[in-house]
Amino acid sequence: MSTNRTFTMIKPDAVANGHIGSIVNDITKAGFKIIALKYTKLSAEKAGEFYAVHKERPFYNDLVSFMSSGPIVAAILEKDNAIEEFRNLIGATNPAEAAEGTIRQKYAKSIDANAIHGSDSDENAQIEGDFFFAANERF
Ligand code: 3AN
Repeated sequence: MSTNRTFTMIKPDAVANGHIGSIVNDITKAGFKIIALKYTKLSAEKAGEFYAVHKERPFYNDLVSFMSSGPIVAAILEKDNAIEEFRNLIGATNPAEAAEGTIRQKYAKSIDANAIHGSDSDENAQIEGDFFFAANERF
C-alpha cells in the first residue's frame, strides 16, 4: 500500500464561498501533486456511505446532509508522508483550534462546515480515493 498518497474533498461550504481556486493553490504550493481531480456532488446516500465510520456519532445526520448540500471537489494527492503533511496543511478539525495559515483557519467557519477533508490513514486514503476515482482517472 502506498504511503505517499492522501485523499481530499473541498467541502460544500468552501465551494459555495468561492474558495476552490485558493485552496487548490495552497495545496499545490505545499508540494502536493494532483493525481486525480473531480468536481461533483454527493447524494445523501453516497455521503452516508462515505461517512459510514461515523454512523454512531451524534453529528452523523447533520454531516451527511451538509456533505450532500452542494458540489464538492474530490482529489487524490501525492507527496512524501502525505497523510501527516496534508493534515498539517489543513489544520485541526475545529477551525477555531486550527493553526495560523492552515486551510481550515483561513477558509472554514465551524466544526461541521470545516472547508476540507483529509484522510486519517493510508488505508482510508486508499478506500476514499477508490470511492471517487476509477483507474483511468488517475494520472
Ligand atoms: P477530520 O475531518 O479532521 O478527520 P473527523 O474524521 O473526526 O475529522 O470527522 C469527520 C467530519 O465530521 C469532520 N470533517 C467534520 O465535518 C465532522 N465533525 C467532526 N466532529 C464534529 C463535531 N463535534 N460536530 C460536528 N461535526 C463534526
